[in-house]
Amino acid sequence: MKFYSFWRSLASFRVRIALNIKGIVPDEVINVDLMKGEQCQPGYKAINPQMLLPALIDGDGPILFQSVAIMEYLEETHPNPPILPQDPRGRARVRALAAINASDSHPLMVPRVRNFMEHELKLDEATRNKWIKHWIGEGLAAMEGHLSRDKDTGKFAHGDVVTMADICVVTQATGAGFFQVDTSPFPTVKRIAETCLAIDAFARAHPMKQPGAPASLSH
Ligand SMILES: N[C@@H](CCC(=O)N[C@@H](CS)C(=O)NCC(=O)O)C(=O)O
Repeated sequence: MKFYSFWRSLASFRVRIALNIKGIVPDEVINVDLMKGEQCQPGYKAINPQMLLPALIDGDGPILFQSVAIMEYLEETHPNPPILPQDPRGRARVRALAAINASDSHPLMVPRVRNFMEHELKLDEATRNKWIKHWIGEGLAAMEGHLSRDKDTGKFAHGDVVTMADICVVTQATGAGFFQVDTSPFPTVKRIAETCLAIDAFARAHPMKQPGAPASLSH
């Protein structure tokens, strides 16, 4: 198994957590430096034409791409321990909570969007940061709205067992930390993220624990 990843990539973080929960250790982790634009080089474009991380090659391939599809693949090929509940309503809720981060909030702050704002739209740094913080905040508020009112919320996002929803709560909260968005107005999200990050499978997957990560982050 080959895993294409980068320390700062939150989509890769999602997959790293899922791999750790399931006890899967890729044979090779290939670093694609997003800050140097390596995702756009022909070598990686040949792997993933969308030029986004992560990508996973299991056996002979073909490549797996899109973090949620990869997590679902891992769930189907390595069902234990599960990261989705068994009942259809529960599965729908977990997938929907995950989508707030993976489909709606995180895609608005990735490098290609930030680069377009900077180089094509000529937006200054303050305006770009306003955009990013706004959409992170919207994602946090949406998660908090559901998690704080739903009776299905427990120790974790869905009951007392870790699911894909928790993975995405953690990457949402971590993204907020990257861009100095205060999570204290979102106490349920904050509590669940902190509970998860105390678990080894989450803690080991953290961006700041990956090879190449700086000692601290300025933004
Ligand atoms: N929906 C995709 C998002 C992938 C994505 O945007 N990855 C970012 C890093 S977290 C990336 O590779 N960005 C490169 C770029 O924007 O140029 C997924 O969940 O896998």
